[in-house]
Amino acid sequence: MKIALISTLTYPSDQGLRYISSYLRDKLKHKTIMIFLPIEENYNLNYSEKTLAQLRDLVKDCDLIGISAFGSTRFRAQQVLSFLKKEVPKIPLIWGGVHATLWPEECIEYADMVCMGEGEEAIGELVIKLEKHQNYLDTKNFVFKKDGKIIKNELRNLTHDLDSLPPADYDIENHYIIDSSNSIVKFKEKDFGGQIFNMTVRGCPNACTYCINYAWRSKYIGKGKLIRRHSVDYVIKDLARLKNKYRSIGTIDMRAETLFVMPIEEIREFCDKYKKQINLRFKCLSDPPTMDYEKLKLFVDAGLTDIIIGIQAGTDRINYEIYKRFISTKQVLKAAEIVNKFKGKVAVMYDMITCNPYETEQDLVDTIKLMKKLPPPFFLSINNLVFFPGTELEKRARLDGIIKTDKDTAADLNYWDRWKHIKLKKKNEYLILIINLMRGVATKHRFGVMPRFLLNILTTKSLIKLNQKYKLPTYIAGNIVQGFDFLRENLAKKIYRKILPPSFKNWYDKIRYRI
Ligand code: B12
Ligand code: SF4
Repeated sequence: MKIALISTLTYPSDQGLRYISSYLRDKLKHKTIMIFLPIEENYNLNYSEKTLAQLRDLVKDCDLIGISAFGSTRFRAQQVLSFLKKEVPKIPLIWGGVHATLWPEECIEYADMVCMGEGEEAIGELVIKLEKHQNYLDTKNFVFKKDGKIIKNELRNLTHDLDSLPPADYDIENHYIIDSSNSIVKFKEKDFGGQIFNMTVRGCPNACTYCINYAWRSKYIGKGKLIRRHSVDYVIKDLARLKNKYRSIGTIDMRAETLFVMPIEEIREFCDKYKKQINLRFKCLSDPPTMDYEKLKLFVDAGLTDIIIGIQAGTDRINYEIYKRFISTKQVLKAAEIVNKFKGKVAVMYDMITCNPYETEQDLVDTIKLMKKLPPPFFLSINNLVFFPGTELEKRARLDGIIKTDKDTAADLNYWDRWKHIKLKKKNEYLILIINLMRGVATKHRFGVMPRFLLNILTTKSLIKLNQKYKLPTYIAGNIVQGFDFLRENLAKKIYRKILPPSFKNWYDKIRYRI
């Protein structure tokens, strides 16, 4: 069979779809083509007619078409599927990925089949049945529509042995990507932007209510261990092959939810082999409870230069009661102390979530206090809450009357359009804008563009009270911020992504969280 796999994500990263491709190609010996369609992060933007026509020409001789989307890019997936349904009606269309897992009932309206959860073995079984013209309507993980009725099958067990899966497909010979003129062209090495993603570990020890992992955990009860790891040799062999094949790769981005769930002995083995055989800088993610001095030391010695740690809410109340994220501010401060011991060697980014209608004025004041306690230097990344459709928190917010229409979820907003998020939530605008303005490098003297002394003045009780009551100054400042965000998204980001060479991106990536 010839199978086309289309990604709607805004980066040509898409580990999940790459794993699907290599499973079909290497294990089942089918031909796959991958088509990456990353356009802007303005999620209201759809693909042009020219792009769709080229897409049709690329896939028209395929036997099966699969597409992947996040909640935010689901409108683009819907557009592609509706178009292909009209243009190539005989080719079955499958929708898979995080959004399809969270909301299969919506997705089946646009596709012939929806794949929920982990996809490799599921699509493998489906393809075998399709090839042999067997009944496929009982294939686990899949949702089908037959005679107007929806058939939703149960989930199969999680793949226990990750090494039984071929490594993610990074062989660009049969890959395509959209270029700056909206044409679909052959994927070139430069499109990696100098870095390659890797998922050494699948699954997360936490289950936050705004995240896919909450749904993942509840759907997969009794179906296998959630946290699974590739063996060290599997990862090293794959990375070594990619390093030799693509000389412009300067960074490995380890995107496991927390790399620190690996046992120390395995980390020792990994770091030893990584230094000898790969020797490229790498980045990873962690959460406060799994942060550990010995493990971090090994990683830093092996080339770790950047780490992202999720703090999310600045108070235990929001983390525990709203996010069901049982990580205390005490644990956060302890992790921060450990990381700070490596300052100068590893840049740390703390991920925070704000703009949450469940936050009170006091929660926000306490969040600012916590951020002031974190030992500098660090990079503060401020994210405004999106209620991704189908997540636990989205369901709760609908029941609580916070989400009245789909627009209220903010899933169609550009992640970085800060003022639009704040205006949409219409609560605590003053304090949330201040937190958003703290984004950037934090030193002893400043938070991003804001000097610490100014922050102290702006967060005095009287100024907070005044500005929470009289909103005009906040709205004026917010509109100025929106102007800057517009320029960054529409000018700076475009130049960075589409024009600058991988060598510049590698260099900038090294310094961006430090300046
Ligand atoms: C790594 C990662 C990233 C990386 C790379 C993304 C990638 N896909 O390669 C980067 C840094 C680029 C990234 C960016 C963002 N991310 Co992210 N990211 C993740 C993370 C931690 C892991 C994804 C992953 O690789 N999983 C492992 C692979 C193997 O699993 P998978 O992708 O789910 O794929 C499997 C199945 O879903 C299925 N499948 C997938 N596609 C298809 C297609 C077909 C046809 C079939 C049959 C099956 C199938 O089979 C795959 C293999 O088993 C997830 C959390 C998570 N656990 O998924 C968040 C997550 C996907 N990210 C999320 C978000 C919000 C973002 C950002 C918007 C955040 C931001 N501030 O920018 C951006 C947006 C990027 C964009 N729009 O393109 C959300 C999405 C929420 C939602 N409901 O849509 C998630 C789920 C985390 C969360 N909060 O819940 N992310
Ligand atoms: S710690 Fe991060 S990846 Fe894990 S469940 Fe929470 S938000 Fe999701």
